[in-house]
Amino acid sequence: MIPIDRYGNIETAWCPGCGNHAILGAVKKALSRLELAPHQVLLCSGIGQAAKAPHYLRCNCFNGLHGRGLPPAQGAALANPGLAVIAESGDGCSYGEGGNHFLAAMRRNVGMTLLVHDNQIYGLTKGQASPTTAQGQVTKFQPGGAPSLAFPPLAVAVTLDVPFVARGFSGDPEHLAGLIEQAVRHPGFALVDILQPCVSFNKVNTFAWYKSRCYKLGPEHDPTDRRAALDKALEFGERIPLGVVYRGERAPYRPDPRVRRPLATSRPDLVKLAKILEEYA
Ligand SMILES: Cc1ncc(C[n+]2csc(CCOP(=O)(O)OP(=O)(O)O)c2C)c(N)n1
Ligand code: SF4
Repeated sequence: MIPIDRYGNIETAWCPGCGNHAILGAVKKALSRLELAPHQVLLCSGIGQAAKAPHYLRCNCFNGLHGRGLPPAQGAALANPGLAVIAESGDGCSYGEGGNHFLAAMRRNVGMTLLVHDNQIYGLTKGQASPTTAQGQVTKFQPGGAPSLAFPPLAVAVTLDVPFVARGFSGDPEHLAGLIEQAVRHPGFALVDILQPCVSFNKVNTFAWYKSRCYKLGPEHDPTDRRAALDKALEFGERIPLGVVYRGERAPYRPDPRVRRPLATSRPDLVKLAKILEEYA
């Protein structure tokens, strides 16, 4: 097992008590158990509190615009199949600003993992409703209640036949680490939606709120049964299931067969490259 210290022990700017701390710990634990050294991992993110996660983990990292973690992640996964590619961001970043990238990535099914820190609020910008905020929930910026229907990420993923769909909770980091491990091992696109209290700006979906509702899926749930998975994916309210909701068989996207070998192992033609660069001199 790779020692956890190899992923660094970097001071964070997150609030004390924020669910992000436990998620970071669970990611490190999963990578360590997967025997992935820091140079074998790429973390991609957009903007937000959750999107700072790659800053706090010693590995390769891409931090781009809000909602834009998935395109470089998919590109890197295709260019270098030897890399474990993880996109990690908030519910706003992944389902709002990056919503269309989320849909496109699920349809395409490149082998990579998406971890969504789902605190049902915009944390970094201090508490506006996010796509997963419940309709009617009062926030600092929506005193009359959030006007739109909450986005159901797991149900959309099951509907689009995403081959690995799971939900974790930052309040159970050991269980979460197991889900992340399975997601990274899975050959296709894997989504883990992670419930995460934002102690500063979401006063409704608190740790106690999640704790009293979350329960673990047991052996009675068959994750290969897509209809049953959709039912579980839609369950969000008085009871919220945690675990692997759906495990499908859809084959991952394969690059164009004319691409003979991954870009990461190709040597550039330096003469051609010099000629191209001359054009810009
Ligand atoms: C295109 C774009 N729209 C809006 C913003 C402003 N903005 C920055 S972070 C953020 C919210 C982040 O929320 P979320 O992704 O849920 O992550 P959290 O901070 O809650 O972890 C917003 C709206 C931006 N940077 N770029
Ligand atoms: S504002 Fe919320 S999401 Fe951001 S660090 Fe603080 S508790 Fe966490």
